[in-house]
Amino acid sequence: MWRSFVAVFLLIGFSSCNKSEESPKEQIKLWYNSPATDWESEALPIGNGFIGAMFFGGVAEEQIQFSEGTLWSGGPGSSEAYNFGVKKDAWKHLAEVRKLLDEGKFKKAHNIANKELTGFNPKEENSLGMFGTYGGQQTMGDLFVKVGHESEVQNYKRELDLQNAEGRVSYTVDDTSYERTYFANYPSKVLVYQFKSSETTSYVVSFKSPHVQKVASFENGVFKFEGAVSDNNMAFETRMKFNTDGELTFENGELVVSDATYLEIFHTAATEYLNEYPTYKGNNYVAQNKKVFDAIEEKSFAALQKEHNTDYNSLFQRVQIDLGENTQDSIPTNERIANYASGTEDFGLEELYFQFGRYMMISASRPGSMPLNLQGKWNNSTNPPWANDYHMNINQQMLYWPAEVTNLHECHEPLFDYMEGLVEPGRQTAKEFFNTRGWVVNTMNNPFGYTAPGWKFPWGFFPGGAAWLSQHLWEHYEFTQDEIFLIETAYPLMKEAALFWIDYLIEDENGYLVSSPSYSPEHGGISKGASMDHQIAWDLLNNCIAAAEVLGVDADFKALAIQKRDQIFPPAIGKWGQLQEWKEDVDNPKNTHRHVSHLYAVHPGKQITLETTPELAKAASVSLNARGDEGTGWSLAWKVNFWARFKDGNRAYKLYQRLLQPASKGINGAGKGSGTYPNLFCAHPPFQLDGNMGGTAGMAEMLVQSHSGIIELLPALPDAWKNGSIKGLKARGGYELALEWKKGLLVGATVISETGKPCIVKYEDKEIALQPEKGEQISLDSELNVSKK
Ligand code: FUC
Repeated sequence: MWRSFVAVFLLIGFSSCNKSEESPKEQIKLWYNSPATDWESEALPIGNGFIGAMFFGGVAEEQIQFSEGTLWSGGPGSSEAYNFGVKKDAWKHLAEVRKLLDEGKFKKAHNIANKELTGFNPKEENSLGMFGTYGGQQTMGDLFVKVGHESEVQNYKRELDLQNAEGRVSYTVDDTSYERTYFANYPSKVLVYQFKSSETTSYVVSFKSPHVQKVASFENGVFKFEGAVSDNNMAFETRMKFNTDGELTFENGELVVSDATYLEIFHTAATEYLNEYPTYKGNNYVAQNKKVFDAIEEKSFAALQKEHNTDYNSLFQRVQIDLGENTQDSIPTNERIANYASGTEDFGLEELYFQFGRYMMISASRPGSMPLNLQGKWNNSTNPPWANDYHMNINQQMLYWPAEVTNLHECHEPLFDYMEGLVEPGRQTAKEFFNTRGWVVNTMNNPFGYTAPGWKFPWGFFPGGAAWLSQHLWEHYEFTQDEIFLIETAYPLMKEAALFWIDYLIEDENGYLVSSPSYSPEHGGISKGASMDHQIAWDLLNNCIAAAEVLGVDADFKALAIQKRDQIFPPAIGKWGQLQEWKEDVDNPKNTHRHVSHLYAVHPGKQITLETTPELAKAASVSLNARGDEGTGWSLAWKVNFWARFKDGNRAYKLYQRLLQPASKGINGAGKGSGTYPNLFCAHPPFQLDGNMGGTAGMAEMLVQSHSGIIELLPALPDAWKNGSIKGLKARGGYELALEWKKGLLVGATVISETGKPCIVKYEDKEIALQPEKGEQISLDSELNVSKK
C-alpha cells in the first residue's frame, strides 16, 4: 500500500520558511519604453471588477478605452422573438436520434439533432454583430486626452505595477516632466486617471462611444454621457468628474483644460441591466452613478489611491512566489518575452505571468460584478470574438481555475451569482430540449438566460455545462470549508444540476448509463456516449454524495446518486492504448484537436489519478501525447495542468514555456499564432483570458496538489525551478501553505489550518498525518518532520 502514515499530533508553532515574506520582490511590473499602438497586444489593463479599461500611454494623445461587464447587445430588448434559444418540445426528437445512434446511423442522427436539438437564434432581427439576438458584450467607449506639448519626448516609460495595481506613464519634454497614474478602485467603484506635469500644461478631453447618444452634458465639473445600445436599447450612463488647478471650459463637446499642473479624472459607469429573468433590466443606473459620485465627493486622489491599494493588496499580497534569481527586470516586458523564447532564463517573467493572472482576477471579478468573460472585462468592440460571452465547454471554467488555489476565493463569487441566474432559464432548457428535471446550460451563455444549445450542433450542443460549473461550487466549499455556502448556495444548485443527469442518462445494452446524444466539445461527431459527459456526470454525482455526507442530509438522494454514479459507463481504454474520447473506440491517433475533453477525469476532475487508477492514467497520457504539445492558448494551458497531474514537471514546464512564446499579430491585426502578447494577454488567438488563468493555475498545480484528499508538496517541480518558494497557496480542506525548495528538493513547509481538520501531507514517498488545531501553523522540515510547534 502506498500510504504509510507518520502520525504526529501537534500544538502550535510558527515559522515561515519563505524568504520572500521578508523580502518581497521589488518589481512585479510590466513595463515598456514606448506607447501602445495596438489595443489587443500592447495596451495595458486596469479594472475594478465592474469596469475594465485599457490605456495606451500615447504621448500627444492618451486613449483610455473601457467597457462595463453588463453592457450587451441582444437579449429580450433586441427582438420580440428572443426566447432564450428555447425550442418548445424539442425533446420529442430525442427518441428518434437515440434510435438512429443505436442503429449506427450517425449521419442521419446528426442531421436531425442539428435541426431540432439546437437553439433558436433569430439573427435577422439584429443589426449589431454576428451573433444575432444572442448579442455580444459591448465596449462603452473611449476617453481621449490630448496633451498640449511637443511630441518629442525623452525617458518614456509605460508600466503596469501589479503590486499596487497602478498603471503609470512618465516622460520628459525639454525640462518638463510628465507623469500619469491610473488605477481602478473597487470599494468606491471608480477609475481614477491622474495627469501631472512639472510646468503648467493644457489638455483637451473628449469621449467617444459607438452607441446611441441620448444626453451628453457638462455641469459643475462633471461630464455625463447617457447612451443606449442600438439593437436592444439597453441604457447606460458614464460619468467623469474633473479635478484640476487649471481652468476648465466645455466647448463643442470637448473639455478644454488650460494652465494645469494636474488633472484628475474620476470615472464610473453603469447600465440598466439586472440579472433577473426574464426581462434583465431595471437597474437605476443614473441613481447608481449619482450615489457613487456622492460618496467620493470628499475623497481626494490620494484617499482613493490609498483605499484602492489597501483593498487590492488585501487580496494580492496573500501569495508570494519566488522561482529563482530574477535577473531580467531591467528589460522591457516585450523584449523579455522575446528573449525568453530564445532561451534566456527568466524566472521573474514566470513569476510575473503567475501574478498577472491573479491581478486580472482581482481586477475583473469582485463580489457584485459580472463574472469574468472570455476577455475578462476588457473588450474594445461591439462585435467581439465569440460574443465575449460565457463559454461553458472549457473557457468559463478555466477562467476560474486559479481562484481558490491562489487564495482569491472572494473573486469566485460573481460566477456563483451568475450561475444562480442561470437556474430558471436552465430549467426551461432542461424541460424543452431534454424532458428532464433540473437545470442545464450548453456551450454559449449570455447575460440574458440563453442556456439552450447553440444554433449549430457540433459546437453548440453541450449539456455538460451546468454540471461542470457545479464543480466550482464544490471546490469553493472544499477550499474554504464554508458550510453556510454549501447549505445555502452550493448544494441546491449542485443537486438540481444532478437531477438533469439522473434523468438524461439512459441505459445501454449492457446496463451502463450513457449520454445520448452527446458531442465531445467541438470534436465530432455525434455520439451515444461522449466520455466527457460521463466524467462530468460522475464528478457531479460524486460531489453531491460528498456534500450530502458533510451536511448529513438527503439520505435517499444520496443513495440514488451513488447508484447512478456507479452505473455510468466508465472510462475505457481503446485499441491503441488511449483513453477513449467516446464510447465508440474511434479515436484517431493522428488527431491533434485543441479540446482534450476526455481527460476531464484527470483535470479538473479527479476520477482518474496516478495512484488510484494507474492504468487509466497511463491511457490518458497516451491520448495526451498523441494530441501533441501545440494548441491554442487555453489548450496549451490545459496541457500544463494535465502534465502537472501526471506529475511530469518537465513536460508541464515545456508546455508552460510554449504558452509564453511570443504571439505575433498577423495581417491587418488578425491573430496569428498562440502564445503571449507583449502585454501578457494570452493569444488563443485572438486574446482570451482563459489561457492566462489556466497558466496561472497550472503553475500552482505544479507546486501543490490536493485533489486526491492529500496535500502533495512539489508534485511536479520542473528541473528548471531549482530554488524557490511560494507562500499563500491554498489546499482543499481549508489550509494555507508556504513551501521552500533548494536544488530541486523540499527544504521545509508551513501548513496553516483554518478549520482544525486533520490532513495528510505528502512529499515524494513521505507522508505525515497532521491534526492541527483551528488556526494552528505547523512547520515541517525536508523529511516532513515537525520542526516547529
Ligand atoms: C471554445 C473553443 C474555441 C474558442 C471558443 C471561445 O468553444 O473551441 O477554440 O476558444 O471556445
